[in-house]
Amino acid sequence: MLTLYQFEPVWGLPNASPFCMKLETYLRMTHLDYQVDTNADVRKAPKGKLPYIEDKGCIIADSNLIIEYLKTTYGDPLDGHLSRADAAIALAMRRLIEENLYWVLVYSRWMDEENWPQTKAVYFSDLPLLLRTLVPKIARKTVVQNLHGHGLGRHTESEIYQIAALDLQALSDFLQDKPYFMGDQPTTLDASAYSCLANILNDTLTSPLRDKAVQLENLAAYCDRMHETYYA
Ligand SMILES: N[C@@H](CCC(=O)N[C@@H](CS)C(=O)NCC(=O)O)C(=O)O
Repeated sequence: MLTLYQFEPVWGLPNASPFCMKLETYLRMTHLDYQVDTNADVRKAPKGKLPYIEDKGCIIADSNLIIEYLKTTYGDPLDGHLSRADAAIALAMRRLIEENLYWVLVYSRWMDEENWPQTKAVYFSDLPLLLRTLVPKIARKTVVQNLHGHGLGRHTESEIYQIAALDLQALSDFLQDKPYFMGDQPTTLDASAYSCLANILNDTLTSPLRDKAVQLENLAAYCDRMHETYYA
């Protein structure tokens, strides 16, 4: 059976990593059998990140490459019906979520001084007491470098949240009152959108990012529907 290596769930979310949650949601949406292993050491993951999977003796890392592998191996029940133009729009939306909006979520958890104490307490709770001061500092420094390398980290806090507000508004305007992002049927874009939005809307941490998402009522209603359908 396929094994999904991902983080232990926290904050009442299926996963605090939008990429792990996306992949698990995709597996549920496509009714593929899987088991979860939360004991993997992220430092030893094939690409130093989670999720990755093991299936039929193959190890594959990166949620998007895994989904491509699953489509090739088990078929494509979610996206096969999309026209090429719609598939292109769905891919562009996924990139907006995963390559831009996601990084604002990272910023809000790791850099926003209001939230860092909570993030630190939860993410590093398993560490022995001695390491619990040092490791979060080193990890935070890496995240700062990553955000700087991405480019987002070079902006001021208000600019960062302004950038995310435009992304969220675009998602809300695109979703409108449709059941799913691409219409009446769920697609891979929904696995991506739901996972990132549910993480943003989670009420453990507050930030202008979450405040904006809360204002866009169709996004919260959509997340409630996705939760009911795939995680009830
Ligand atoms: N492109 C990757 C991104 C995965 C990713 O960024 N995972 C984060 C958690 S959300 C991670 O494992 N970070 C650990 C680290 O960077 O050390 C995917 O789609 O799977």
